[in-house]
Amino acid sequence: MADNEVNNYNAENIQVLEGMEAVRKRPAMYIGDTGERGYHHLVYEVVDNSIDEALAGYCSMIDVVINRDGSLTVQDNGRGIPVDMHPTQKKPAIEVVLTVLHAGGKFDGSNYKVSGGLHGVGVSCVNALSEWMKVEVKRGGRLHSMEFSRGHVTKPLEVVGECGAETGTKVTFFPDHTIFSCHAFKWETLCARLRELAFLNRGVTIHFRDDEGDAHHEETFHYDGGIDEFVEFLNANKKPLSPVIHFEGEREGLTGMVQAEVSLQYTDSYSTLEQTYCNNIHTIEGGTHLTGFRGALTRTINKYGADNKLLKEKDNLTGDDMREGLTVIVSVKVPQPQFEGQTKTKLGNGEVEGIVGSIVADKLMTFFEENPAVAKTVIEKTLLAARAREAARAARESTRRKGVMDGLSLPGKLRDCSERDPSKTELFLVEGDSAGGSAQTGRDRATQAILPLRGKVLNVEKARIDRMLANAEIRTLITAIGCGFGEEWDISKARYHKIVIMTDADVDGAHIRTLLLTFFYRKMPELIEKGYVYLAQPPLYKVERKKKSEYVLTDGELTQKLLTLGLDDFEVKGKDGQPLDKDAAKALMTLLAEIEATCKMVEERGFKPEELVADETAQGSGASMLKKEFSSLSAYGYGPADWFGGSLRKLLEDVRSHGKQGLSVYRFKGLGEMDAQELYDTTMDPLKRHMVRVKLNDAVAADRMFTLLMGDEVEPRRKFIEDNALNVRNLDF
Ligand code: 28G
Repeated sequence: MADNEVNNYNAENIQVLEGMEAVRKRPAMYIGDTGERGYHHLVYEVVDNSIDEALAGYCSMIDVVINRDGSLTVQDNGRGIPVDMHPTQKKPAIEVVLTVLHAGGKFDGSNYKVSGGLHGVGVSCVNALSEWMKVEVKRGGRLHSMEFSRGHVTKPLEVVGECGAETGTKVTFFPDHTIFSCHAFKWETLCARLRELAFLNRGVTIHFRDDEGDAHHEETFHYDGGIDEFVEFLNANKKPLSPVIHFEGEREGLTGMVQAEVSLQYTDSYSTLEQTYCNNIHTIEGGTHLTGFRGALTRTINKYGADNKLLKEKDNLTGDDMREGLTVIVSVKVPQPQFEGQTKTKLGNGEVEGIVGSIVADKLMTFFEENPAVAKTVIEKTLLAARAREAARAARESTRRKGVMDGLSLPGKLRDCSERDPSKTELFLVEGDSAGGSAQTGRDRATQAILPLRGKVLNVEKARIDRMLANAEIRTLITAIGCGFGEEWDISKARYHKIVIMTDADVDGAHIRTLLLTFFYRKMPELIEKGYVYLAQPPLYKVERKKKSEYVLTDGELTQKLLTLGLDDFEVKGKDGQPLDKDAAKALMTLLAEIEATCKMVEERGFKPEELVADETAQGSGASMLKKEFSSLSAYGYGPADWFGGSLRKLLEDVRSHGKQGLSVYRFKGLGEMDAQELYDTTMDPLKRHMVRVKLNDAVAADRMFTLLMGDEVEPRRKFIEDNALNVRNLDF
């Protein structure tokens, strides 16, 4: 018996070791990838444990902090992970939770784990993928602590203090940088997810702070209105046509009780925003909850419209017509969710369709009957959408007969390539005729097609489909791309798998780029999802020296270049008078350039950098950045007085002007200033160019951004651009 137990114990231990090693060997299998997504996924896994504790009714507050050293802390006021001995594994339950894969327990009887990131792999995976992790638990009046490294215990469980009646769990971890290619948490990314979790789990307070960078970053998310407030947030800059309408209910499903919650509002927008969730996971590909909702909406509008003589048989509405201007959140909790689809974000549980459908249909009909004026407004909008669609179809029919839209007769402005295999071809959308001319001359005729765009592209945020198709520029685009449009859309007909937006690096160029991106995002989102859309990155500068020219992409790169050249036969001395070697001198100059940039930023915000550095208590607005930089500077023996006194500033200036000697720096004002060869070499040559693939990982942020930038409301747009420190020029994704 005793022997058996020992063997069992060893067997369990070996399993633990193998489990942790398995995660480290194939991290992508457990968390999706080891890039930016996977890195942030670690946070979601930990937070999801706290959310589960909140859903169980024991936790109301979650605190998330990005620490100064780049680690991250999550703290909750739940019951605290149990610390007593696990009956079979002969070690504390907390150790099991943190070292055994899936020990979080998806199902233990009646209670099921409903949250869980996309992969729902549990906090033990995060432990395995962390250089170190510290867990503190307040429970039973005592404060416990335990530490790990790469999934292995480095400090066994011990009691380190008392906590009175308080309970809760605190996890701090530092991701293993030998595994991840991403090395920092992004405020915006985490903000978006934490806000979303607070909307989806009404009443929970999530507090988020960034101590690493600018200490101004601090937000509290708490929504007593839950997904109703989510809809209000999404529609903040749209004109509502209805109040926010809420439905919820639960029905017995095949695997247990299914809960469904729906919140919707109509606005005067021409686009639709549907966000669906299952167990707090954003189901990007939709699934049965979405089909259930859509079906119920269509049926109810049709029935109400017919019963009240607002709709006639011949009106022939489609589901799309009925969803124009609609913003809706569907959130379901399903005990054993099945996720399907290419990215495993499509809910497959069949019975959920009927459950969501019946909850929505009953209550929406009641709402329409009690609010006939709203019902009438919605149906009128639906009819306008249907008429625009009909008009567009008729226009398409007639142009098809003339052979304009079927790809047989391509637009005259298009300079097509000879290659016919779309996986090998590229379409450049070029601003202006002169750049268009250079691009046309310089291009590789076999694989690169050029479409010059004249003037402004139509803002599709403000136009219905019929007006859009009446616009020559848009029609040309649709024909050149080849996928058709609307109901006839077919991605497999794409004539190019790279569509490259090539605009000037000025305000007009940024505007055209935003208009094109709005068009693609709203009307051809699949192009973006498939990764077919790119932004060209023409150089900002041409640097010439001794008849040799070089192109420089960014301001930062230019600074680096000047400093490297400047340090050529130039001696930099440390504070002690000893000359620094080349690498140290370069590092010092780079640091000085950073200090200069930070000081400038701080001054622009109305602060005095010198005072901030002197003030121990100064927070935010670059103060922490400056402190960090000056602490790095102290490694060279220099202090703030050397910078603010001017001697280091002079050194930086000297090195830079030495670098500029015999050098000419030219800033390009537009693509048109480059000749054909230059444009090809710097921006179009597949072997040398830099291009950015347009990604949209956050549909919520994208919708808000396009609504704001392209919509009617002037004041929120001004504020958005200001808040995000955007001058439209460096508006990027
Ligand atoms: C702060 C960062 C992440 C957590 C709890 C609370 C319990 C728990 C966590 O149990 C699974 C279930 C019971 C053995 C449950 C406490 C029941 C009673 C808990 C977290 C296995 C673990 N008392 N809070 N896990 N148990 N917060 N936050 O991780 O049977 S994890």
